[in-house]
Amino acid sequence: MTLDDIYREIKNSESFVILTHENPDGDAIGSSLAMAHAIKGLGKSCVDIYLKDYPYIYKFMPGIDMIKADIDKTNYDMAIVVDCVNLERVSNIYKDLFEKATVKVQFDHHNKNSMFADYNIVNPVSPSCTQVLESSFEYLNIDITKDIATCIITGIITDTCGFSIPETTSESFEFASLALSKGVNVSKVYREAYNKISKPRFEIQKLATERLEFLADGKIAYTYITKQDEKKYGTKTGDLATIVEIGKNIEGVEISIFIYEREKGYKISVRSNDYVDASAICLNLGGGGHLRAAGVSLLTSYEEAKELIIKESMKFLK
Ligand SMILES: [Mn+2]
Repeated sequence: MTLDDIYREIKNSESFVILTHENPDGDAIGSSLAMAHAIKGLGKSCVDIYLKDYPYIYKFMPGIDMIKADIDKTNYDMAIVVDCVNLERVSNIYKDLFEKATVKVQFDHHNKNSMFADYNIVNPVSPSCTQVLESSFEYLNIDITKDIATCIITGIITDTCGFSIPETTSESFEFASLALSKGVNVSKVYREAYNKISKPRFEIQKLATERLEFLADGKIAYTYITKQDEKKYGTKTGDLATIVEIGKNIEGVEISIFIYEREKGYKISVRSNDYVDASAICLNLGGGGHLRAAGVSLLTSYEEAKELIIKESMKFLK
């Protein structure tokens, strides 16, 4: 099987580069670090992880200092990409390292992965990439140390939104138990990687909460954030990510809408709870997505964007 081939290639390689997507989340960083720890555990010393930047909340992760921004070697025996649906997700600065590597490997859990490597370990039903790594390590009899377990559980917790998405599997919970038995402080990881938010993120969430309004008898929750707001609080990429959930979690709300300003125009996030097809709403305006989570970008004025999305959403309410 492919995993045996990868294992043989790892044994035959001396230098390794690990890459993941820009704006990395807990799963991207957890997968990168877990892989680096595993390869080092096999007696390999040249293992580099490159990332321009990562959110400071992941500072607690073992081996986080292995991550560097500046390239100090251009030819690696093996390149391993983790948590990327395609190679475009990897920053342009580092793409060459992948292209130049003798052996190209990837581990991922996204649907429609483009299978861009020589060896592709992709499991679209796995809720996190770290969970794909976990089963791969298990198959290869790679010892899952406390450090590796910390990285793996971080990816599982962040990508399953704290075990709350329906894609969470029994293996996710089983691994939480295993990590605990290996001495990982799972509840601390949960707080650090999932609950903790930066001050700017808190401020922007507070503003969005204050602005939240109910429409259609409380079936629609609506809020927005402008570029100026983001500038005022100094928010970073990703800080707006969960704002749309605020409205979605309120009793009686079927559709939650969040509009935020981009360089050009507006991005609209739509979430639904029980029966509305969020992707259909967005599709009608030129966007798309999933049944309960979708989005669309509009190059209109703010007022027009708001009017369009609300009008479209109304059509889907019972
Ligand atoms: Mn992921």
